Amino acid sequence: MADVLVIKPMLPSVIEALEENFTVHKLYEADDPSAFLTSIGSRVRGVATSGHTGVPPEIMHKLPNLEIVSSFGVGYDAIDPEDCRRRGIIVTNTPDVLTDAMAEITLGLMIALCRKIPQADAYMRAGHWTAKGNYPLTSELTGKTVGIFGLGRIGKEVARRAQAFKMQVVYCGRNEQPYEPYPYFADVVEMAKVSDWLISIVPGSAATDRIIGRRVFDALGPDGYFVNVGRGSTVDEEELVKVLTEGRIAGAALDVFEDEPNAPEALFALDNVVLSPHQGSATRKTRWAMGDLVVRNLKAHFAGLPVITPV
Ligand code: A2R
Repeated sequence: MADVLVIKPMLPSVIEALEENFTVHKLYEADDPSAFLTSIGSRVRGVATSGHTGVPPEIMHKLPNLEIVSSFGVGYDAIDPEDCRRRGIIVTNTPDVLTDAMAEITLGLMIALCRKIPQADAYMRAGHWTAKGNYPLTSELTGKTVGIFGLGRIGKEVARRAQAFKMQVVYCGRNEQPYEPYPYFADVVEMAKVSDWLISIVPGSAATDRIIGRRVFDALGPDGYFVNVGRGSTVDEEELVKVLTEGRIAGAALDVFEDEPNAPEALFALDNVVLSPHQGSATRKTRWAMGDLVVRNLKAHFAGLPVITPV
């Protein structure tokens, strides 16, 4: 059985399946991780990790015989695939299996934000409905234009669901996708100008770092809503807090933050914000499927087969 290193705790279903198929080394259980790596590092041929944790350099350089990094999640911000390629290490992630759950939470956040579902719930629980009367009127999605920044696997499923809600879809990305039916914008600021809603679902990378900032929010305007289900790093959070506080955009729904699990505290006091603790893919079904794919990629590789979902 091949030796596989697990860097941080993973779902019990993943650990069980790994233990059935490999000799598993749990770095997170070691009292002295450095000494542990020195003793077993040269035997390790596979790593199971997450896109957030990756394989930090101090661990990587103790794994001279590493062949594959199997990462949990579609984003792999903490892994440099080019560097791995140069070292002859295969990297895999878990795309597709989380696409529906991600699209579901995106539409859920949009409805929660414009219909003020969390606030109305709190209003009723506080007894205000009987004491003060009806909750103030809200806005709706129907007929609005949604600009999708990153029309990838998840973006396309968001587009499909937005159309079911009778919204117009436009999109922005590095490349026009001529077989997609939606109008294309090469520039996110230009797209924001025509959008009532801007959804960010691009990966975190040097190219997308804080790409959504003042110019985008100004283009979105005081009636525009912003939703981030991609990566916190894509947004200038300081500017976001500012435009929300000053009412320069109508509201924001955020599932991702730059410094998770921390979020700018100023957001907690704002009424025009819906917050979600990075739970886009966090359903039992989807997380199980993601974990299963982590294991299946390792099994395929060590059986001499092509991996299922290479990065
Ligand atoms: O640019 P394109 O045509 O390759 O479109 C990709 C777009 N994208 C970007 N758009 C603008 N500027 C960039 N620098 C840039 N980099 C990438 O994001 C593509 O349409 C989309 C990503 O789609 P997929 O690779 O299919 O990823 P998926 O499964 O939709 O997940 C997106 C992200 C993950 O990377 C995590 O950060 C998060 O959702 O969970």
